[in-house]
Amino acid sequence: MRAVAFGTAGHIDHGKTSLVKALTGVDCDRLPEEKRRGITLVLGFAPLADPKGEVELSFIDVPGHERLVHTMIAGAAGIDRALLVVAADEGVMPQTREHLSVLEVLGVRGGVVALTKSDLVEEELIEVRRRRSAGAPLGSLLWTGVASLAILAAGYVPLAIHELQTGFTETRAILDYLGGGGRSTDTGLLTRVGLVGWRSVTWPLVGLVTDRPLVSAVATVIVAVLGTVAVLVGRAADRAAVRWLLAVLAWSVVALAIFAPSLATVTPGLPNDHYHAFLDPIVLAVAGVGLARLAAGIGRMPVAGGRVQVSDGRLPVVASRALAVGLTVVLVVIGVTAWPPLVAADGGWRLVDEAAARVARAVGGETVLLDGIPSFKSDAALRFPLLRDGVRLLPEVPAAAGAAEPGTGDPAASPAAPGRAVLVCDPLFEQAVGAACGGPAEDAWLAGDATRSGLLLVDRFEAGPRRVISVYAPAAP
Ligand SMILES: Nc1nc2c(ncn2[C@@H]2O[C@H](COP(=O)(O)OP(=O)(O)OP(=O)(O)O)[C@@H](O)[C@H]2O)c(=O)[nH]1
Ligand SMILES: [Mg+2]
Repeated sequence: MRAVAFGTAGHIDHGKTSLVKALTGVDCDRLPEEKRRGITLVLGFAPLADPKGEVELSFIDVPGHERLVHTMIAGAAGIDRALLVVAADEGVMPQTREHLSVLEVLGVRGGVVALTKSDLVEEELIEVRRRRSAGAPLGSLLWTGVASLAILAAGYVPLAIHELQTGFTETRAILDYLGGGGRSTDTGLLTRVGLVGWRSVTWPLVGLVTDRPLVSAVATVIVAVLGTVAVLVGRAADRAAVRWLLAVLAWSVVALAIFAPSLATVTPGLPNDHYHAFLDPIVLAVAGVGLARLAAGIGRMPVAGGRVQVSDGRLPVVASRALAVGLTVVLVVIGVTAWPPLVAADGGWRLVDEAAARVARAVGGETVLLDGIPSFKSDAALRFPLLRDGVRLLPEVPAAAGAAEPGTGDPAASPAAPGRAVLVCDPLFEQAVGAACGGPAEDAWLAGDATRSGLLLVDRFEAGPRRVISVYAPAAP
């Protein structure tokens, strides 16, 4: 009877001992320490009886741990053939190569390569087969679609809470906008699709494209690369989900370009429409899947045409992981630098609230004329906190009547003469009267109307950058 000794070889945990056990029924990991750690530490021996009695097969099981290569060499010294074990989910790893070199040096010329753990990549294979068989793809695609929609729906929870709490303000604004036919634009549909698409992709990462066009372009390229990786590489279920998401994104961009033409126009310095903001979770989800695929190492992705392929080098894995980390860092830096400041540049609510409290103290319980560039920005910003503090204000002068000229809140024309007057002076006001805030502009305002001649300054302070508030009271009779 011929005797043939097979020696296992292969990277740690690739399933050498499990395979020998499956073939012979013998568990070569006998030591308690081997059981506890789940790895082979010493050589194992397992005979396999040939039913025909022609060949006497035996297996020598070796450890795969890199520090135990000397044990592997000792085991391989007496073998006739190699049983090279490669796990399908990991592919060729350092000890796979090392053990092969040892076998070569020892002159072992023949053997068997066993691909183990194929069940771990079966999901992809099943998916590929499903796609090839008629009928089945619909069900799998539907499930993927339902799962994708559920994930997306989670992204809209904050918006839903906002809408429920505010009586659906955003929804109503959109309906009003659509009801009014949208604001027309001269830009052609194709250009609009491009611009709306660009705005939609970069908005969650960079903010408004016109604020930082170059950074927006970088972010767009990164998202495009990640989207491509997400569509082309990786698990079939992921790829189906990403295609769904991209279809929703593309359809929404076209719909927005048609029904919300104003999105193609950005007016710097003025508030802009962001009807595309509901697409943010989709953009982030697609980029996230792309990053995940890169981080998993596209170099060892096993699926190609339904056959398992094993990458033979570590470099692609390392390189794609490095790329994933690099792109994540760039996106995080772009995103973080695009965050708006916690407090607006003009001091925000906190400052205007403090100013209102100070004005309220200065005017006492008197009725107040609040003036500035009428119905525009600065005085409007102070109007709300003053009303909130219980200060009685004379009615606002309609914008159309007073837009051309400052100081049109004429006390004489008002239903009741003001006990006090408050003037908000800002750059726009300076421009209108042609004098500087903090004295000259306010004096011009006083001199501009005879009814103000009796007013005396009782308080003046700076309420934020380039905003001076003056409080006047009538001179004592
Ligand atoms: N899912 C799956 N797990 C497997 C397969 N083969 C082995 N395993 C598991 O992989 C782990 C490692 O298996 P081992 O047989 O101990 O691997 P080894 O190559 O002998 O490991 P070392 O001797 O330490 O180098 C165990 O938890 C096994 O249950 C397989 O085909 N599929
Ligand atoms: Mg083992």
